[in-house]
Amino acid sequence: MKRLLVALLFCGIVATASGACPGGWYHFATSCYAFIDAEPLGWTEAMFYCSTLHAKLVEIGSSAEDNFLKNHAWSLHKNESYWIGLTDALVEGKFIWQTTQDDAVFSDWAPTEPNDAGHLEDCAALTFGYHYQWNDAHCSSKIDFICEKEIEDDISNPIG
Ligand SMILES: [Ca+2]
Ligand SMILES: [Ca+2]
Repeated sequence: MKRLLVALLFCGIVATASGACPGGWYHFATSCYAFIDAEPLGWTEAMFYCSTLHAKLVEIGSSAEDNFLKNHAWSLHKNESYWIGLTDALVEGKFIWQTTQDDAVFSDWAPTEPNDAGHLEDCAALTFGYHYQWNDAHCSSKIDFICEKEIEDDISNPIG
């Protein structure tokens, strides 16, 4: 039943895609964002899940984008944390965005984070317990996550 609901959700997203963001996605600047809470996943699984939606785990480049995501997380009233596309799995202590491999120029770590607790924390999350500031956590922890994709052009009304 759960799989069916997920399938129906995907159909809904595709069917309503036009101009701005697909149904269930939220618009900010040049991107669309989906807060995925149907099935908490580990960081790598979450990354692949986003790719099936032609998206990526969210990569946060500014305080404005960060604040948009935090405000939206609060508005959901779910007391959940959300994976973002930031990891130091390749080089400990060097956090990079997954798709660009760029250093996190902007960051919003909670005080005392990232702490690589137990030498086992390589994946970053907007963390409810830190008022949605960032924490590094065990990549295998199953939590909710945020997918991001570029806003879609409205092909029915081309301009130039
Ligand atoms: Ca680490
Ligand atoms: Ca940590």
